[in-house]
Amino acid sequence: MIRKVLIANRGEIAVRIIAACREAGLATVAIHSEADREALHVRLADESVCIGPPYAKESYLNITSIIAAAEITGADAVHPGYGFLSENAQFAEVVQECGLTWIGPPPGAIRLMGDKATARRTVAARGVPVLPGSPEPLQTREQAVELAHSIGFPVILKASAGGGGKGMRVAHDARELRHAFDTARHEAERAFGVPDVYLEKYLTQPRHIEIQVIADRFGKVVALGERECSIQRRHQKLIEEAPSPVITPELRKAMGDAAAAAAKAVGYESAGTVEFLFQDGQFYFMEMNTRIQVEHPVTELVTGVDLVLEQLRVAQGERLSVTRTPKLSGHAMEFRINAEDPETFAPSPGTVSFLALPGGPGVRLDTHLYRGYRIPPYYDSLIAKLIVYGSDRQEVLRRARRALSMFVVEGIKTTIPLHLKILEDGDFKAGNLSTRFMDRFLSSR
Ligand code: MV4
Repeated sequence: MIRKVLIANRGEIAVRIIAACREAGLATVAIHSEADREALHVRLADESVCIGPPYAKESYLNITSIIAAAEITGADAVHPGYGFLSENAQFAEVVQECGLTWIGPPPGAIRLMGDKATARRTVAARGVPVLPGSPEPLQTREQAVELAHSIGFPVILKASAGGGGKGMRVAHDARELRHAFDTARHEAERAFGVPDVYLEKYLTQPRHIEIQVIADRFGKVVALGERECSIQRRHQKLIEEAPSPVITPELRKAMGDAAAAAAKAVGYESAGTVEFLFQDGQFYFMEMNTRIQVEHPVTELVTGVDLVLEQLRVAQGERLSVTRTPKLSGHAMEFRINAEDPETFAPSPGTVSFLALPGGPGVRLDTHLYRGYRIPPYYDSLIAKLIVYGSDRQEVLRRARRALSMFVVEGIKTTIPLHLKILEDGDFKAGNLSTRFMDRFLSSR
């Protein structure tokens, strides 16, 4: 049994994990950098350990220091949150080798899904739809050109070791593809140390729709419906919602079955997300995220399942508390609020001099902000997630306008005004979304 959980993260997700631990009756250990001494997760945890200097490389990514903190405090489990070391298979292995419980998927599943070409091949072998493309990384330019001619342009090259949009190149003809092949390999080598790239048919106007799954070590995998995540800028999501305005019960069932098959193919355990591209009524596997995600609250609100509590249960060898896909109820939308200039997206660290938080019917706020908090410049700029719930999408939009307009943060710039403008957009209001939405929205300002 777990008694004390070390949270290998910071910010709002560290606070969210402390909340689940407290509900489960587990003690908590916060780790923090020198820049995070005054952080809320440090204040709220039962104990805390400073693990190093401000730069993440020397603190939140420092495996040796984190393991030492677990040993010093007698923690018996580690929750990695998202980002940082959450999808580092080696960290998961070290945690387990030190006799600690890893609150996450098996290292082997992390490693396999981390190699995007292998992930694609593995799930395709279990009948999960993938776009036409290369099962193995491509060895030569001419191999790429030949394949592209057989599946038809446009095509996209993706780094096998990549994900989240890094090292991608689109080509509309053979000449572009030859050039893209060299630059994509070069970029992949530089970013990930591995030059391997694979090729897929390119979809021009897809939606990004993902399925939340949760799995226990008895081989039970439950799909918890979809999240529509098409509102993104530079591969950073801004708004997510559930259910998707375009997913029918039949599609939800088919996507849930496909996501569960993908999870089973790698012996998955814990919470995970299977990402799909969706266009013209068809869905295609894109990649699997082997972590709890930023947008998990959207699913919690429409399913009633506490995903972090489920992670704690299954990590202790217990069975899932949900045994089948629940009926989705109502509608939820998450607005990611960043400490950034809403026009230029330049980071805006600094001290929060005044703070008024929204509440009321249908509002959940996941945040580590407090009045007087100094937002450090070293980490990502997410400062709050406003998650709005209602009986249908229209009610959520009304509640979102109300809650965003009653959210006052002074001393720094935030993206709250940007969200209020998106809420006025005709396509957004109508649910006409695609991964192209933000390009169009920003260029028409
Ligand atoms: C694609 C695609 C179109 N066709 N693959 C972006 C992140 C990475 N995981 C894969 N991505 C894409 N893959 C094919 N075959 C378009 C994207 C894409 C995208 C996907 C989801 C959300 C936003 C996006 C923005 C640009 C491109």
